[in-house]
Amino acid sequence: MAITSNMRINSERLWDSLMEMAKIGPGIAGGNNRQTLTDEDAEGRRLFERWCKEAGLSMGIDRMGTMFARREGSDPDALPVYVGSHLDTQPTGGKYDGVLGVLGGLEIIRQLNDMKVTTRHPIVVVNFTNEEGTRFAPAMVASGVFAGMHTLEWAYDRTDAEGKRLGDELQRVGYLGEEEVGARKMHAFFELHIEQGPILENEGKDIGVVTHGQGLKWLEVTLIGKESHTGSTPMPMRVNAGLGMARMTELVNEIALSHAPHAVGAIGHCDVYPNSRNIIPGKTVFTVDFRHPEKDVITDMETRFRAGAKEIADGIGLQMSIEEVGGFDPVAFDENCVTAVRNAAERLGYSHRDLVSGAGHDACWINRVAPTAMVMCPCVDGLSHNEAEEISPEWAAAGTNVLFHAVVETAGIVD
Ligand code: HGY
Ligand code: MN
Ligand code: MN
Repeated sequence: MAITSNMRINSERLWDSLMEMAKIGPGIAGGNNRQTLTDEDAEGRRLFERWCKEAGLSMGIDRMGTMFARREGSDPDALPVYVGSHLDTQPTGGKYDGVLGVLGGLEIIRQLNDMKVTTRHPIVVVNFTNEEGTRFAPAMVASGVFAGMHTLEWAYDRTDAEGKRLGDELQRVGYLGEEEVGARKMHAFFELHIEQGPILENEGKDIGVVTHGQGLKWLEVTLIGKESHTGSTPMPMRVNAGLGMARMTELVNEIALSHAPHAVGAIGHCDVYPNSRNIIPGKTVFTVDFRHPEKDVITDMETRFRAGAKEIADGIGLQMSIEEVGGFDPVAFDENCVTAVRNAAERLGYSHRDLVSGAGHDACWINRVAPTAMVMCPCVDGLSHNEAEEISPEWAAAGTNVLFHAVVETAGIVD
């Protein structure tokens, strides 16, 4: 039996599930704050687990807490087709970043159950732990361990702003599974995600066929100056770590603009110590985020930043240390999987265009160990990592229908 263009998911059921999940870990402005391994994340995981059980799936959890919900195929020895993303959010996150990919995967299962269709390969829906990297740096840490990029012990030792360890928090919320991380072998992996940028909406396209993902580099900078009174310390005597951070913020911006139009750079995280109105900052800690589709450009941006930052620090008399706290090379997704996505969009009659992902995703790491591709749908004003993140039910349905066709075509329909 071949998949036909009238095979579609149940878009109302998908939207209801998205809205139900959005009630867990509500933000303060309509979005979500369901940071990884918090009680809110655990509550969202339990809801996902309950839905998977209702859909007849068997749940496996690995030692990084990643959740794998399996629907059997006709050939138990065939490697499964995996589909999923992440349920954790930014502190001021939206309702769809990551969540659409996990619940879109679950909707595929629900629709196959309704149609009483059996696939040859099993299908597994995945929720990766800590994709966002905001509570525990770096981003995509569980998929990174799965792909062999980090050791389990290194990941367990990541600490949050309160000094809590990732490994201890996994234990505390009850999601320290027993499966060896990365032991599962995949026939293919597909991830549906909102674009988190303006291209698809501006061009009136329903679907992004993601051919590549841009690379990323996170540098954590620590500047040590001298705390002193903001009123009585003469300007020439100051060693202001806050001034150093401000000048380096400008440097990051200049370097990124020098590689226009594709390079991006910003400082999104910064801590100022002691953070008192009338004390000159004696210490600042902040993270530089550089990204570009070409590895050489990322290397150039990092090199120029390190040189320029040293000049700034020396000029003010600051001690400086720089630690790489995250990064991955630009990614070219698997051509066969990308073709399955493009064919699905065409079969379903959706407008589409090839796209390079601006954001990082679990798929970027999984692509190193299995044939992988991504499907993207537009988001309003290209806005994400903001509680006002919004998509339309039609966009959610279009992305999930394309995911449905790509996954089922790859898994093969038996009857
Ligand atoms: O940082 C990223 O690109 C992703 O949202 N974690
Ligand atoms: Mn995401
Ligand atoms: Mn995100």
